[in-house]
Amino acid sequence: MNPIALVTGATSGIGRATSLKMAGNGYDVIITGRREDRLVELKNAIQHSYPANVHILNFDVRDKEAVSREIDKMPDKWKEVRVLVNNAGLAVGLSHIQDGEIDDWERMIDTNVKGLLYMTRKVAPLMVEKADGHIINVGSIAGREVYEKGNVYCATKHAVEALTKAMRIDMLRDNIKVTSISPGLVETEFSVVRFKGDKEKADSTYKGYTPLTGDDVADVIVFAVNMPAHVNLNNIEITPRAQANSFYKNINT
Ligand code: NDP
Ligand code: 8X3
Repeated sequence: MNPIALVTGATSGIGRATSLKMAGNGYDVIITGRREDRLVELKNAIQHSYPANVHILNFDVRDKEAVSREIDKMPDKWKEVRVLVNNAGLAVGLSHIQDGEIDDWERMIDTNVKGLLYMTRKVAPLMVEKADGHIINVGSIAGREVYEKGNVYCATKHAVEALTKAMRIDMLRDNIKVTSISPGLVETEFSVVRFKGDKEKADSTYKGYTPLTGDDVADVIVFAVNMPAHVNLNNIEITPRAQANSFYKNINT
């Protein structure tokens, strides 16, 4: 067995790219998500390109019993997780707070905050036991600034930033590294989900400039993981060249 990385939200975008790149960097990977057909396809794609072992876990990160059960029932050799990438997440809806859909708010809070906590609560003890491990939380520039209509999504990503700092403090004595990666605009399925399947609206998010790709963010995750043992990258913010922050974009349309 190689060292093991567990990536949540591996069926698409940043998580899929990270799973492939971690396998290319000598890791065996545990890939997770709700869409099982995509996990099977990804497992085949990884094993077609790299000599990596791949273990599939098919569950919803909002379901704490499922998270607990699926981690518990992994064969012991897969429990030696060295890297956890808490990536599964989403934005749903974009509206002023007074018009927001409460169901959308709950989906975001349950996935981005509670799901990340459920995963961490199950996997961090496996790392602490070995006094070695690295947790990468995928935050966002939405976790650093709040923009109009972003309210609850921004709040969940601010929570991810706070939890990243808290985890680093709490597991300092256990030798666990904790990093947050805060991307700006990345072209994935993110906007299709945010706009509830409205492909035209989603596509228009990425018009007039070159957005980041899942591969760009995955490269940064792999970079953070590959730092020497004594180095921890606390936070990495990454945007497209055409984006200064949540408010300033250089769009040629
Ligand atoms: P995608 O929509 O392409 O991928 C999201 C992934 O999260 C999918 O694999 C999806 O898997 C998984 N996921 C969502 N909900 C759940 C759930 N309840 N249980 C398990 N898995 C779930 O988006 P991105 O790759 O862009 O998003 C990845 C992360 O990056 C998110 O945390 C997002 O907030 C963050 N981010 C994205 C940015 C962007 O502009 N795209 C910018 C900054 C941060 P499945 O549906 O199969 O369960
Ligand atoms: C995703 C980036 O700017 O849509 O986290 O919030 S943004």
